[in-house]
Amino acid sequence: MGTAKTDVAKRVRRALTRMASRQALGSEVSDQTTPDELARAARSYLGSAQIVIASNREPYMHVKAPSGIEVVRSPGGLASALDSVARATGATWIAQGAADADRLVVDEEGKVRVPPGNERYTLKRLWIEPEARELEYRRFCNGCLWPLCHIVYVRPHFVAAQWRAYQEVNEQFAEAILAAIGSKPGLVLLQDYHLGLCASVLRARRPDLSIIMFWHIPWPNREVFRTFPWRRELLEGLLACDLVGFHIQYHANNFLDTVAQELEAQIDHERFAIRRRGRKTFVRTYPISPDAAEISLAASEPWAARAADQIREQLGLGGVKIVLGVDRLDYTKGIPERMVAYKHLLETRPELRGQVSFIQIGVPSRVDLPEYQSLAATVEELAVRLNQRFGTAERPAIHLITRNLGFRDLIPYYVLADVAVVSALHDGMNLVAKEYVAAKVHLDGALVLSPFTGAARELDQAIQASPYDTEALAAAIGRALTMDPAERARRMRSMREVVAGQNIYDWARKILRDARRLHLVPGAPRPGASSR
Ligand code: ADQ
Repeated sequence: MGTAKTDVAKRVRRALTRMASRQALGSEVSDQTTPDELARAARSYLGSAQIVIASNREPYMHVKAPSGIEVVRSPGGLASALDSVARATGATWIAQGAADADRLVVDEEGKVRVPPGNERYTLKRLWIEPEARELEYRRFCNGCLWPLCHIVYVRPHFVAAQWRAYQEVNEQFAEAILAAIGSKPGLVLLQDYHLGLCASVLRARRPDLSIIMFWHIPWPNREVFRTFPWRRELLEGLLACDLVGFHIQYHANNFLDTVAQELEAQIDHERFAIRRRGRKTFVRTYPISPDAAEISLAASEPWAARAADQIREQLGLGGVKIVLGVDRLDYTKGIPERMVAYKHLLETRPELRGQVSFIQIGVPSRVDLPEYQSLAATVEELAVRLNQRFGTAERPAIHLITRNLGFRDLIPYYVLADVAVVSALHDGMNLVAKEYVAAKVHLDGALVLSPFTGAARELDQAIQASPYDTEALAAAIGRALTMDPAERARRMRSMREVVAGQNIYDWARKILRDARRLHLVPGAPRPGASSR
């Protein structure tokens, strides 16, 4: 009885917070999906089908703490959206166990019920050998597939041993998925490029399964894809899915082009589907978005303004204008390019010196790979040089913050920034651009955005500039800094209308809705089955 009351209280509190979040989005608000609505939709779309979600990263990690074992929720909206789907459908979620107490809480099959205290679904952890396979697998994902798909002049490493490790780990995932489904009909939701081969194994063993893959990063053009030694196997892996999702149409088009080039397949451009060996794979776009209402709510609360003031004081920023960059330290994000553009701006517009400060938050990433070590060193060096040339002891020209910040720590930086620069050389979507827009509740910020991000398709009121063109990027930052407030507000309002219309829960809901419409949910007639 006590628990039921607590649950009701929790639900009421959540509903009130959602209402406040929607209000914080102001006039731009539209009908965003809530976690509860997603859960209801998942239940109604998926019925009693056996759902399995698979991702490289787990939704909950168990970590050792002085007080015992603590549960940490994976950061990011994607984990929460899929968590809603998993809770609502009682799915099994299969992921790599990576945290230091992960093994201590699972049963002999690697399973643990989550979320703790309110167990709704099973998390099945896979143990991938740390020394050999995990290293090789990670290297293949991060040192080969990542640069292959992001066309940024970083050469992918094609190493056969790493490819074999990738195959093995995908097989391991597939075995775990098959075991979780047993002999029931099932729907499998695969996440991202770590699991590109999983569907081939699943399909060979269980032709009746429904399999959906979302590919979170760009898909390269066919010239680049041709260089990849195992291109046919990877394509076969994706074509073993019933539905493959990308962020934008351009990546979906590239995918169709590469299939046309590499395989004998019938491409249906009208319905955006590929038919091969009697099976059909649909290709669709689902642009991802953060939870704009939640970010807007946080940014409009008094603590966020207070925290922004504190940052201003701690960093000795006085009344200067703030330019902000927030990224994982990844060579695809165009961080050195934006720093060089900022340097060019200060060189060519001396009146801005001492009037502006740059804050770059760059969380270290993939530090075992030489390309990432070299990027981190370049960024450090550029920051030192910028400060030597344009900074003073009291007021550096750039502040480099290289630690991970939680959601609540990041918001005040968005609140503080007059300009955010997202200068990715190539990016599936780039959530930072949308997060900044969501946080600008007072319309007092301008976004400089690379046209090579997925977000640029939607945020057309950003000031777009190529990160490859230093002068153009410098001019764009200068323009953003000095833009007439009325124009700045007009552009920001328009971009807020775009992000207000979407969130991560909508994203998941659209994929599930298509699964139902395309008859992919087990029990419904399978498309293309008649021509097998
Ligand atoms: P990422 O390459 O990680 O994601 P992005 O979409 O920008 O890129 O997401 C980064 C997330 O990490 C954002 O939510 C951001 O707030 C957070 N973040 C970044 N730097 C941080 C820092 N220093 N401290 C704290 N938080 C930080 C991949 C693809 C993208 C695609 C997403 C989702 O590369 O193109 O948009 O998946 O599909």
